[in-house]
Amino acid sequence: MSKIILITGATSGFGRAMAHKFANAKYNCIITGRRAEKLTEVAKELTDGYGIKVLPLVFDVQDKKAVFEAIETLPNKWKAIDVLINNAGLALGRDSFENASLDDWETMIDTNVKGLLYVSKAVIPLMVAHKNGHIINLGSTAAKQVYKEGNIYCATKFAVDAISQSMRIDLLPNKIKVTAIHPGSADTEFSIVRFKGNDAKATAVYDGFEPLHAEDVADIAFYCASLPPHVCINDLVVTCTAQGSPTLFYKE
Ligand code: NDP
Ligand code: 8X3
Repeated sequence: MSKIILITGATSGFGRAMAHKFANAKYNCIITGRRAEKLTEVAKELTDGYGIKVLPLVFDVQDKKAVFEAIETLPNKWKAIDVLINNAGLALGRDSFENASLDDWETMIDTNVKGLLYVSKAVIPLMVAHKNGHIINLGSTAAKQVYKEGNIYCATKFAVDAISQSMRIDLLPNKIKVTAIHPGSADTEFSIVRFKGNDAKATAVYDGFEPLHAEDVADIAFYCASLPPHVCINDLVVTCTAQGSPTLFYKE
């Protein structure tokens, strides 16, 4: 029987690449995001490319009611979710504490922390019912070390790290694996979103070195999800070879 994966934030970047990677291995995919048009595009790529079943769900992870409605009304055949990837997330702005926008901070907290909690709380009962499941949370190198003007983005990712650790402990009796993947700099739509559409600023982030690509992180997520039932990668930090710490890059 085909496995089922639910990936939040599958309209671009890591989420989209992960959907392709798992679909290629014949997982049926529940993909989510706010941009309906992009989600339809990804759904078509997956059904055309891999002949699997796809269920696109448009919702904002910040909207508690919408999250629970979407998961609670899943058709029965989609309820046995094997893998949940809590990937939807964002950084907004790169400003010092006194200048940063409170609205940006609230959006990051509501998306990266509360959104991840809503989706997890909605999906976990389905996994508990089957005594099977794997939750993969996207942290960041920013979850391990704060950097200048990273303030609340870093704080939300530190929270993802802590939440992943406690989820793993609490879910042990239910045989649910929990893995946190912490990537360094990767050339997705992340920087365009962070710098609010400023192309020059976003591109400059990756000047002089080869960052991680979405497919690299998708390969790692797939590896984590493919290990035998008795093996769980708890915490995985991955950077491109040119990155030595959240702020240290060897640029040529
Ligand atoms: P992208 O901007 O390419 O993708 C982000 C995805 O999240 C999109 O599909 C977006 O979909 C979705 N998303 C954002 N906000 C919401 C929301 N409120 N509700 C639902 N979906 C949402 O960035 P990445 O692929 O790089 O980022 C994925 C994750 O990886 C994030 O958690 C990010 O913090 C983390 N990360 C990224 C790194 C990087 O350098 N790129 C490094 C380390 C971690 P839509 O806009 O359609 O809603
Ligand atoms: C994204 C990577 O370095 O911008 O989490 O924080 S970084």
